[in-house]
Amino acid sequence: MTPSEDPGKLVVRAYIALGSNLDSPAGDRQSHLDYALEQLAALPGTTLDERSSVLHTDPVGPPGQGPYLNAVIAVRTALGPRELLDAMLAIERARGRDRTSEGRWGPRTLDLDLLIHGDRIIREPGLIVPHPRLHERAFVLEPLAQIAPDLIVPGLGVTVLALKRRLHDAFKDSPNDGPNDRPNDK
Ligand code: A4P
Ligand code: MG
Repeated sequence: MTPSEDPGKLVVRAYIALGSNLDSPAGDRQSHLDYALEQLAALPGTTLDERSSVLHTDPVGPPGQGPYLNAVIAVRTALGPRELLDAMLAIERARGRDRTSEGRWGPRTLDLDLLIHGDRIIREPGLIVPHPRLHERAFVLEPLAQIAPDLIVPGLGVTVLALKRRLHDAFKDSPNDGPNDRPNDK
């Protein structure tokens, strides 16, 4: 029986961030995002609900890496958070992601972050939900606000739109110190 056929399984809305700033033999950045979207929508007990546009963003992290494509999707899923994360990590690996050769926030073919899973608040080894840096990343808040501006982030108690405005306000008076991950016009 698949999770979608199991009447005992709770179906929740989950939000997943997609990012890529590295081409690979498997394809270019856009093809990595397309692949992830297709694979996520095909997971058992899971359907794609909404997707943001794909944003071009400047990289946050060590210098010398290329710009990112970022997007956020909403799915309805009967998978639990750990099952969903494991599936996401497998999709990253299938696209050539190799954490053993990566520096922190270094370039990557495909990064999938579980932003929110229903109303769950989880702090376990290898799994933190909502994602711990969600509120400080314009490359996440911008696309998330496109599809869920009024969503109240579990544990934070404020809407996505409020978080986005807060982040913007925190930096608007100091443009030289601002986050360099603002969506650009490329
Ligand atoms: N892990 C724990 N909780 C989660 C979760 N909720 N979602 C664990 C996903 N993974 C989670 O992940 C390391 C481990 O975190 C995983 O093995 C998983 O078990 P990672 O993907 O190697 O870490 P990361 O992506 O380098 O860092 P993290 O913490 O996801 O931070 P960010 O903020 O996503 O940084 N610049 C632009 N413009 N766009 C980007 O998308 N992304 C990053 C990554 C840096 N700069 C960027 C972008
Ligand atoms: Mg990540």
